[in-house]
Amino acid sequence: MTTFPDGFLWGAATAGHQIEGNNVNSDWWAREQTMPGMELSGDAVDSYHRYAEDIRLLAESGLTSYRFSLEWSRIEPVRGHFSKAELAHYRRMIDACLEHGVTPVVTLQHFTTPQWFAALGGWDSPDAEALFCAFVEQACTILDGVEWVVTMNEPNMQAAIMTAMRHLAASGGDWTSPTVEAEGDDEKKQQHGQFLTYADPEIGRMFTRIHHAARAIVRERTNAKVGWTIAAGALTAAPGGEEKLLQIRYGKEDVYWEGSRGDDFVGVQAYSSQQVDANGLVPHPPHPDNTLVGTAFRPDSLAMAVRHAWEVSEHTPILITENGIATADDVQRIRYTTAALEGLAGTIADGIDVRGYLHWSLLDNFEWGHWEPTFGLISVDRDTFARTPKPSLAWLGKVAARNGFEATEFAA
Ligand code: IFM
Repeated sequence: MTTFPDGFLWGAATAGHQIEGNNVNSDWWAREQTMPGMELSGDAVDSYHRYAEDIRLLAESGLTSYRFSLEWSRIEPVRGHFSKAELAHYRRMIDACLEHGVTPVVTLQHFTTPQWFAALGGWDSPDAEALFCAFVEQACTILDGVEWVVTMNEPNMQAAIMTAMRHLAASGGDWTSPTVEAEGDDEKKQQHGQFLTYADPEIGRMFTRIHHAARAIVRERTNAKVGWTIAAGALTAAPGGEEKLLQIRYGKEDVYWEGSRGDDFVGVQAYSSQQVDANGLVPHPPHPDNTLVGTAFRPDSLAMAVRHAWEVSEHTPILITENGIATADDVQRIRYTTAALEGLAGTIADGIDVRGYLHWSLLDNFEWGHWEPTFGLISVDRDTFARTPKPSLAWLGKVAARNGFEATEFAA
């Protein structure tokens, strides 16, 4: 039997723009309308209205934690105008969790920003820190009883997008989804492989400053543990790629793991592993087990990421805030998660302080420009919004209820 520490959180994660629908004031909404090749978020899966059902399904499965995000562009649709009604909406979500005995993990910013913020230059604006902090102060007014707060989701992915957008603007290239690998010939794949290869470490230092300012506000005004969540690439060096690995990983990750030193926890988000050679990231070679976002089936990436985060963050406690697989095959999802959890148990046995595991995602949702990659434990009919739990939800709920599992019991 593989077991986990007492009080270990077991849950699932989502993000506002990917599930709520009609976030018409967000920068992503605007981008979807104009970027070629992007599908629209539209009504998404209408979780804005159906959150109570979503939280109930999560709780009934046996899971004990729900990570969701506040949508800044709903709360502050116009600069300086904070909507009390929208704040009350998110407070109702927190209350729905607490009523079901579910521990809410609240993300203050998950990729999207208000359009007015983007128009000022977004995170590049000299006012970015003050503007985000003003929002964080308002958010803190609804966080009573919340134990876990994430200031920002994957600032390192946001930095990689910002770096790529600067290069695209300079070269007049095409945008593709940040999380879905390009299809087609090797040259196109190679270009996409390089698309989000680099993140300027200066952007990482800017995000760290803003994160620390937000962290101070959350600490002053709430009793929550506070941290941020980082996209972990579980990168390894191909022969000859050792130096390039260090260079790429610093801007894409390590500057952020360093920035989490002194936090109450750091969120680790891992899905796959990738090699770096002397030229940069090596695109995932074609394989029948590749996921619907084109990445390799690498459940071992979770343990690799945890070990790296633990070392570079200088032993900051870890919460797995995302891990999962884009697949239409739910048996494959269970197989992947079983292996990922076995690896995670190994890191705990080695003394790493891991506090919980939140699967990505509770619901099939809008994968930033694409609907085909399904990461959910629950599928959703996008016409009726009817929810259908997949076997993986009951499976993970049972793992949660027993705080462990027999590997052979579940692996198909
Ligand atoms: O859907 C995303 C999420 O918003 C951030 N982390 C990775 C997920 C899967 O690509």
